[in-house]
Amino acid sequence: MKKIAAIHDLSGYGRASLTVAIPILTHMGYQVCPLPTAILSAHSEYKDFRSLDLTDYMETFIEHWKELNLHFDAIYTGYLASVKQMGIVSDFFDYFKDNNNFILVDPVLGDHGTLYSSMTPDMIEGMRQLCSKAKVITPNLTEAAFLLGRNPRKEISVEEAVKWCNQLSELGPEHVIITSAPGSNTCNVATLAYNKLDGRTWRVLCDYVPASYPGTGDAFASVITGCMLNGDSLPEALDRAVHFINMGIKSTFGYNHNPLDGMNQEKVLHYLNEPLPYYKYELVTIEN
Ligand code: PXL
Repeated sequence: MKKIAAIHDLSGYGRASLTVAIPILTHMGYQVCPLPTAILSAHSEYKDFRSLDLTDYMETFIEHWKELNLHFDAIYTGYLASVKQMGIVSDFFDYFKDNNNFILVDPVLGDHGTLYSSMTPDMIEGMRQLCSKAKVITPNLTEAAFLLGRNPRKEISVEEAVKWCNQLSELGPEHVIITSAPGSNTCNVATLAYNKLDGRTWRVLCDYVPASYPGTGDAFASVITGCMLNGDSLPEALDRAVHFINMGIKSTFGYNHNPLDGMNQEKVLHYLNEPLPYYKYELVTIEN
């Protein structure tokens, strides 16, 4: 069975990080091996959350994994709790990366134009370093801006968002996927994916829903990880991940629950193993 090292926090309440990644990747048929970075009472968008930083324990856990001589088919990282932790993860990449596996970095830093409360500016640089070692990165538009040292404006053109994908690939990754990118009009949003190997950029448009659920970025990156491991092409992976998030959001939006609790992914996990009803991906061509 294919194994995935999943380096994220464990948030007790609110669907995010490991509580999102484990069910998705398990449902897709992979063995998930969690390396927790922190334990939180609830994810950090809840007021007064409590957090236990596991930086000092990660090294000894990793030491044990080295003694066990483990091999992972994918290494998938998300929320990290400190700059020191980013250094530990970077060393983890160096040790466990080989010719047969890949690294996906979801550079969890912020959303909606701002950094998450637990993130500091030096963590942006740490995340940049990790992105340089990844094959795939999945920032949202806010994170893309921070990684590029830009102002995280909401109003950017499609052309500019495509340019950001290209610029982020210069950090190192082969595939750059930007979520919450501008759509073709105000009624939809785009997810963009740039493949540095062939210079093509793909886009999947999706209806805009006036709701925001934390943890959807984690769900998205988890599906991409699973699809890549399955040998899907970049636009196929993009299509499946967008479809899954779209169904998850629609299965949640009709209820009156606290949006911070995240999307009801439990209701839509079965879509992960069903053929896609349609392909929505399109090639993006930008006139010079
Ligand atoms: O969904 C990203 C994420 C992951 N982990 C923690 C978070 C968040 C976003 O708020 O707080 C702890």
